[in-house]
Amino acid sequence: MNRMEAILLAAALLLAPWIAAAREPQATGVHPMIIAQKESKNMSTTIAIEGMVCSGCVNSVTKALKSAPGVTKVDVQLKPGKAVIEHDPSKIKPEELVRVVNETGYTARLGEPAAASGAAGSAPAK
Ligand SMILES: [Cu+2]
Repeated sequence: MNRMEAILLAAALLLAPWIAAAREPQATGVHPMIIAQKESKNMSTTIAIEGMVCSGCVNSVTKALKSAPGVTKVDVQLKPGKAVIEHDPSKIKPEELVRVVNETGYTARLGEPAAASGAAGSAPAK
C-alpha cells in the first residue's frame, strides 16, 4: 500500500471502536423519561367559621382539623373566623373539612368569611 492508504487504514483502525460505539443502536440510549409523579398534590381550602370567641375555640378547631387524615397545615384565625387548611384532597375533601369543624360545635362553610357584619349569635356548643 502507498503512504496515503496506510494513513487512512491507521485512521480507520483508530476510529473503529468509536464508530462502532456511535453506531450501537441506543446502547446507552435515551430512556423515556418516566417521572412517576405521585398524586399527592396538596390543596388549600379556606373555611369560614362562626362561633369562635376566644383562643380556646381556635385551639379546639385547630386540633380537630389537624387530627383529620390528609391535613398537613392548619391556620385558624379568630377574626375573621376562618381556617386555612392545606390538605391532600385524595384523603380529605373540602366538604369533609367543613364537617370536621361542624362536629366541634362551630358553624362552618366553605369559602372566605363574610365581611365583619356583626355577630351572628351562634354560640359554640362546648
Ligand atoms: Cu372559646
